Amino acid sequence: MAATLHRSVCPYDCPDACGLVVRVEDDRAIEVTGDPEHPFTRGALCPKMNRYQDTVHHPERLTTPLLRVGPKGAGEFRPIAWDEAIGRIADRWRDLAATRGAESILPYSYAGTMGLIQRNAGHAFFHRLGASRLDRTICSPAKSAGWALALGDTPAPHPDACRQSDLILLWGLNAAATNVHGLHAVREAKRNGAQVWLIDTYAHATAPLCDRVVLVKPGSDGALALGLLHLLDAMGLADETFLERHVLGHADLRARILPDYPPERVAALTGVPEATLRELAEAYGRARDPHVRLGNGLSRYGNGAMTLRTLACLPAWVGAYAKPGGGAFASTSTGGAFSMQVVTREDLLPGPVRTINMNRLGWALTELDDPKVASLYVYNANPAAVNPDQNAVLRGLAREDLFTVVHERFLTDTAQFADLVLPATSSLEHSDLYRSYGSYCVQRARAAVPPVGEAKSNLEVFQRLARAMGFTEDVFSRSADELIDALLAEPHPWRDGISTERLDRGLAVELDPGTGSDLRFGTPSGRIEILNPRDAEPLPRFLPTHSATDPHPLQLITAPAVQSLNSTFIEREDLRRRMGAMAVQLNPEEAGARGLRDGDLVTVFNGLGEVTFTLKVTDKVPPGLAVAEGVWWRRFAPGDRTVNALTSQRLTDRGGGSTFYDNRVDVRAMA
Ligand SMILES: Nc1nc2c(c(=O)[nH]1)N[C@H]1C(S)=C(S)[C@@H](COP(=O)(O)OP(=O)(O)OC[C@H]3O[C@@H](n4cnc5c(=O)[nH]c(N)nc54)[C@H](O)[C@@H]3O)O[C@H]1N2
Ligand SMILES: Nc1nc2c(c(=O)[nH]1)N[C@H]1C(S)=C(S)[C@@H](COP(=O)(O)OP(=O)(O)OC[C@H]3O[C@@H](n4cnc5c(=O)[nH]c(N)nc54)[C@H](O)[C@@H]3O)O[C@H]1N2
Ligand code: SF4
Ligand SMILES: [Mo]
Repeated sequence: MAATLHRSVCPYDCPDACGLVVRVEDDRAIEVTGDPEHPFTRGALCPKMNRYQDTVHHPERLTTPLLRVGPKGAGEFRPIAWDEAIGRIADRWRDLAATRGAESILPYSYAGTMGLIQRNAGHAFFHRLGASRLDRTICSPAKSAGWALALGDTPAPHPDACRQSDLILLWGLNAAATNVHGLHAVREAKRNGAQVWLIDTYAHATAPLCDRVVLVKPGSDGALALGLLHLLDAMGLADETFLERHVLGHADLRARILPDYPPERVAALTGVPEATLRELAEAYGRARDPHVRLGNGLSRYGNGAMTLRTLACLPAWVGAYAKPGGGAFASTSTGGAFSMQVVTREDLLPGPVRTINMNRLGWALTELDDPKVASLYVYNANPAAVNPDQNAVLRGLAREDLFTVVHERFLTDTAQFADLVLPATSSLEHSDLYRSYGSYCVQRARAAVPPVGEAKSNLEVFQRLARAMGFTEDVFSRSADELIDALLAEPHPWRDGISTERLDRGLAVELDPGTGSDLRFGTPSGRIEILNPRDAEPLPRFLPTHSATDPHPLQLITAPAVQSLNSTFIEREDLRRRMGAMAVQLNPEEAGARGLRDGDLVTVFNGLGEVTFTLKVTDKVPPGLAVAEGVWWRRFAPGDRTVNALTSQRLTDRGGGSTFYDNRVDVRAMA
């Protein structure tokens, strides 16, 4: 059969949301490349997605429903038919709803796919059922909450705006791993003479691209920002005209907060030498169009929201929000451009039901009562690997009395614990509508290949469950394409000019958030609210992290890896080989002090758990730090735990977010 070409979209939780061109032969994807016509992708993909066909047609794809036949967690299953699987789930849930209340059922999902339909396909069903609700807070709610305290809902600039900048600060962003295509514009600015500084905790894969690398103590960026504001004032580099016109509370910050952040103190708090603080303040204050690009990592601390709120003050101080290439880019809030109610149907809720913060799944499965969680339904997620406090999560999943269903593409660490496993389609096998959080692109995709084996999409499974439960609302019978049409039919000003014809042809279109020269900010006052009168803490100040008082000597940064995306792509042998062993990185000084050598098997430990890693000794990591990149599967780990056995369920100061980087540990030779 002749090959055909299909447009599609990368479904993963990545700000780039790349456009794909898929070559299909005999119902199989045989090549996946970047779409040269996609304005953000511009042709090339990242190393993870270059061979997406190897994920889609992987020999270990799940192809039939599976029923547990061995002890919990042993991974022993036998294939069963879909009708039997759906029947068993519906019977159990009807019984639980009648005897313990539907709140004893907990859905758990996150970002296996970012498509608006398949990602949200379970909401209407669980609302109608009256199950416990899940607060989806694992990624970056503290970043959004902190940012919004100062800037409200001001839209982000176009991601390419920084092309015109002469100074770009990549702040807590390993773009070479997590925002590969965001670097197009940064490289362009560099070619035009811009300086690029990295402000991070270690010199990762993006460091070689930067002119300067400033390493900060984890969780101290808020103090760094206040110290820079202090220095900008001392150097006479504040933009008083902009502050007077567009900012609320700069005088209060000056009078009440900034005197506490002289360079000597900030150097001690952040670990950044005074001379570097001055150089950075000078470079930032004198730049024509200074631009800050913010990652999410620095918000994953007990003080994360406050850190982001404090960082938002910097561009205000020098009037950068008014400069064409200046300002700051945190993320695009494109989700607001769609009336998701069409899909999620909150109106189907039977009344108030409890909400469980997903970061506290370990607690919810082991301690929460009244009612106890009796059934867990996991889709689009791998909590046994990605959730904090892995030991608590595994204890919960191991409960013999917990009825667990996992809808997955692979037999993940979570699926190993299921009573029933359901096979899921990959993005090439179903329709969806995608939006990006790193650009303003929107794109529609239709299935390019038939489902692998008996795999079904999230939407199809929830519709089958709805039928089995007797739910008859129309949302439970509309196809993905009908729901996409319904989403696009609801008007929104950002979509006014967009061409549905282009969307129908599978091409990316860009939303227009109306970020023009109008300097009205999306806050109640229309100004940047350095002083936010509605918050319990009206002014930014530096707050300590959760782990500040933990006596373990090393801060553990559980950073993203270049070759994987959370626990996705670990299925791929080629990528695992490129990643090498599951490693923890230490500075030579810290390794030497413990008598450890590169390549040793070591135990990293704290009050929550112990994890075996291969040691990598490198001066890219400063003393006082341990870095573990990537979220591995237990199957490929040297011990039986992975990195999240060392991270805690504590939440951020605002937004109920995860605190994946706010941990302290020590390292010893493996006994
Ligand atoms: N290759 C790859 N791509 C990914 C992912 C992945 O795992 N791998 N994950 C995807 C997901 S889910 C998301 S949310 C996005 C973004 O994923 P994020 O995990 O938010 O990654 P980054 O935004 O690059 O930010 C991580 C960086 O923050 C730094 N950092 C940590 N603490 C601090 C601090 O206190 N101060 C400073 N200055 N820096 C700090 C870390 O050292 C690291 O370099 O990327 C997505 N893309
Ligand atoms: N240590 C540490 N832990 C972290 C992070 C970190 O930086 N460090 N990052 C955190 C962040 S930012 C995030 S966002 C979370 C992400 O956590 P998750 O959203 O759980 O992400 P993944 O690990 O990618 O797991 C997604 C799963 O969904 C499955 N899947 C894909 N498509 C579909 C589909 O269409 N249907 C169904 N049913 N399943 C599908 C995939 O096979 C995969 O196993 O992890 C967090 N965990
Ligand atoms: S850069 Fe991100 S969106 Fe693009 S192909 Fe890679 S994972 Fe997908
Ligand atoms: Mo994330």
